[in-house]
Amino acid sequence: MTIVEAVYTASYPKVSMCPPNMIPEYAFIGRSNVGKSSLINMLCDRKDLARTSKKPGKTQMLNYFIIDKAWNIVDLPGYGYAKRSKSKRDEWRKMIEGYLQKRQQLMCAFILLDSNIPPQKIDMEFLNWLGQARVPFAIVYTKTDKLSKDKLESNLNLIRSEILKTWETLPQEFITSSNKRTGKKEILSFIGDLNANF
Ligand SMILES: Nc1nc2c(ncn2[C@@H]2O[C@H](COP(=O)(O)OP(=O)(O)O)[C@@H](O)[C@H]2O)c(=O)[nH]1
Ligand SMILES: [Mg+2]
Repeated sequence: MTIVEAVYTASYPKVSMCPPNMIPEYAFIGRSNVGKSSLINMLCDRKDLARTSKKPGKTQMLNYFIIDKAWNIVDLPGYGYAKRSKSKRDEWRKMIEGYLQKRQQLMCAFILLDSNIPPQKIDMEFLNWLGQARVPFAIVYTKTDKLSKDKLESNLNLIRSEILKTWETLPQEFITSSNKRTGKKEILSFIGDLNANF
């Protein structure tokens, strides 16, 4: 599958306000600065569809992009943003958990993990919450161009073994680099298959 047209629709503060049309939807989420905007831009072949923000975590909205008039990408606000106040974090949690639990059209939530850093507690907790809530998800390892092949593989194995402490099997994973434009074909073909089964 390729994307021809990607258009920003609007941003919504809560799931009850999101577009009611029943078309397949894919959410992208991760810690701030993980490379989410860059990944969405790569998938859509656009330079600044999802603004690669210099101020991570600034926006707390569910950001919708309609793809080829047929399916939605939702750019979710990142977590782990240190400067966020407790009340902002609670608001974030309510919005994100509400969205992930209630959105029927959600086919898969792509969880972005930085391939360069050791497993992070906040990511593992989020994966465990997704499991409990039975949200379908896949992992996207980002920025894989920054490490040598060996270093990359050993770090991915560290993360995988951390995941396997609570999961019986590893989730679907994608190895990506927005700089080198790798992983695009795999993610789009995965989405294409799910769209066909919607
Ligand atoms: N080397 C490398 N850097 C990346 C990649 N993707 C994003 N970055 C950099 O990581 C930083 C955060 O990226 P951004 O897409 O804005 O992350 P977001 O906060 O998750 O939306 C920026 O400086 C990007 O240039 C990648 O694939 N490789
Ligand atoms: Mg961003």
